[in-house]
Amino acid sequence: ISLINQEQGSCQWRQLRNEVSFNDEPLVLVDAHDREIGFLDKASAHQGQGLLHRAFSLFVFNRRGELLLQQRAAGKRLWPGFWSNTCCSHPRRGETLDEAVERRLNEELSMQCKLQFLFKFEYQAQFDAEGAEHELCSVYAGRSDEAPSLNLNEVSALRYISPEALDAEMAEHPQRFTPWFKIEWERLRREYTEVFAL
Ligand code: DMA
Ligand code: MN
Repeated sequence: ISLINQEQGSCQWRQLRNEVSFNDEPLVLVDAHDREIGFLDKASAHQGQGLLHRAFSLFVFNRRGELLLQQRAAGKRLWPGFWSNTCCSHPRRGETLDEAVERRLNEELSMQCKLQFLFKFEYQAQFDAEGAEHELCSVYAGRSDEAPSLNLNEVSALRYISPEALDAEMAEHPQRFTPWFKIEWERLRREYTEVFAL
């Protein structure tokens, strides 16, 4: 692990490089009711139009009510360089969602945060001719003032943004953001107002 300190305005993010993504990770294929129907390596599960698999999406806010956004690393197969919610990934075969959520937040951002399950939804989004997301995605939210680090293999930048500023930027520049994040954000804003109460 190499550690570098970088100045970003007044914020200092600790950076590291850890290999934590693998094409042969065994993901969990599910039906629309979240019943497990099999297992498939990550690369194949995202091939073509994608096969429905279990996933999660995390929203971590600080005490000021700002959301921690991540910009996906340039080397990601799907949506590289796009801005997205705090952290996303998949449980692997034999792993619960809770275990996967805790693992991934630590692998990508070196954070620990108590998270609350909000909702689960299915979506399909095509990235290019060869790859897509097709997920049954569980969405969680939490609050932490712990300083994140960036795992540069996964995340190329981080920033905090207020909900109002994000609403405006998403409306003006929708192409900057991942498709699942836009769906989830809209639902959070509409149905989960308690998440935004300080
Ligand atoms: C996959 O995220 C999960 C969602 C909700 C899109 P990802 O592409 O960041 O997964 P990983 O970090 O495991 O490659
Ligand atoms: Mn996926």
